[in-house]
Amino acid sequence: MFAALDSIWHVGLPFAQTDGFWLPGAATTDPAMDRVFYLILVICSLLFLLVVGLMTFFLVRYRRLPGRKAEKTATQNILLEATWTVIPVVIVGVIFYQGFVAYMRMQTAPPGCYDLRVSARQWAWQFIYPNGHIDDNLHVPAGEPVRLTMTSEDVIHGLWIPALRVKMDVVPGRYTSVWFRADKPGAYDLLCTEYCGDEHSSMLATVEVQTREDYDAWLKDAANYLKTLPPAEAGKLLYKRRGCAQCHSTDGTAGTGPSFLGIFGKSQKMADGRSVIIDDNYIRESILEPQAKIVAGYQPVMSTYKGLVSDDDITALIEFIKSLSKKSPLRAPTHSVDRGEGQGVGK
Ligand code: HEC
Ligand SMILES: [Cu+2]
Repeated sequence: MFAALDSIWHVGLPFAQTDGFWLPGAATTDPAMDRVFYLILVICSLLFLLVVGLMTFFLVRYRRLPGRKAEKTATQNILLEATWTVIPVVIVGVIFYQGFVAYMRMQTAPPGCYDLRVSARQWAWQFIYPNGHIDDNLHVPAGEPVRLTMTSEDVIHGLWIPALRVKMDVVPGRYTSVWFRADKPGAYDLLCTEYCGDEHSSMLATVEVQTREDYDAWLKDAANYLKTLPPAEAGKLLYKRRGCAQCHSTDGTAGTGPSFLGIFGKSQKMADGRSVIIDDNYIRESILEPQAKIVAGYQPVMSTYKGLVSDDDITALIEFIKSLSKKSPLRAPTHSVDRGEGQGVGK
């Protein structure tokens, strides 16, 4: 009986490839999720029609009429009770079976999956590629099974890719995983589905499904962004990817750390009363030895990036911070000669 149901549902599925009334167009030809969805939808719709239909019929049939007496309600009817117990049990059994099969399928990745890592944090996604590249968006090769191994750096998030019919919680302190096979090249939405704080609604990313060649070319190029982007742009990417954005804003609002807006070239008060001019060397020191000088009014909670960022990364970050000051810095750096002076300013 289940096999028969299976084949019925299989037949109706090609329309899932285009945007439907109920589900967005699928980028995968795996029918498991759609089958469960439409099965439940059809069962619920039929039951809805049955209940509303009977209700309407009874309303009319047994309405109050002059001279009509209300009939006594039956108090016990074994046959009726058995019927309305057995039929729902069968229906729930079918739904459970279909749901369980689809769930196990989603959980059990086929051998030879292409593995990517996902790290979620308030409020951004990071996708970590086999060659170490970290990206805000998810790129995957088409037609191959891909497995995401996911964890969160703070609260619970939820990864949802409607077009690929996968959704899984992303939990701090442990790993969860999903796999899928994206068959149709294109760009699809990826959303967070666990309410995770103020900016939850902007925790979005794009899934780029590319042919194998396009994907390989993209990955090679993307990993190389420090060499291909202007330093200030590369610094902006690092600012997001290395988590600086969690504590430092670029719009002037103080967070856990001071904002980066317009600070370059300014004089900053330290907790010990000294004043320091924010220049290349000060920023470099702040990144490598954050505890050396503590900004007045802030807690010494920034930990060192020594070993985590390269010299090129630091240069890019400095150029980014510099680019957030509208005017050129008034002072030259206080210690060493700065090669890239003026670059990226006013962007
Ligand atoms: C956990 C939060 C946190 C993260 C993440 C963080 N910082 Fe900080 N940062 C702070 C705090 C707090 C201060 C102020 C206290 C101090 O000076 O150590 C600070 C100070 C600074 C300063 C000095 C700012 C000023 O106005 O004098 C710079 C520059 C800086 N951070 C750069 C960075 C960069 C670049 C990154 C990412 C690579 C980063 N920070 C990541 C919390 C953070
Ligand atoms: Cu989230």
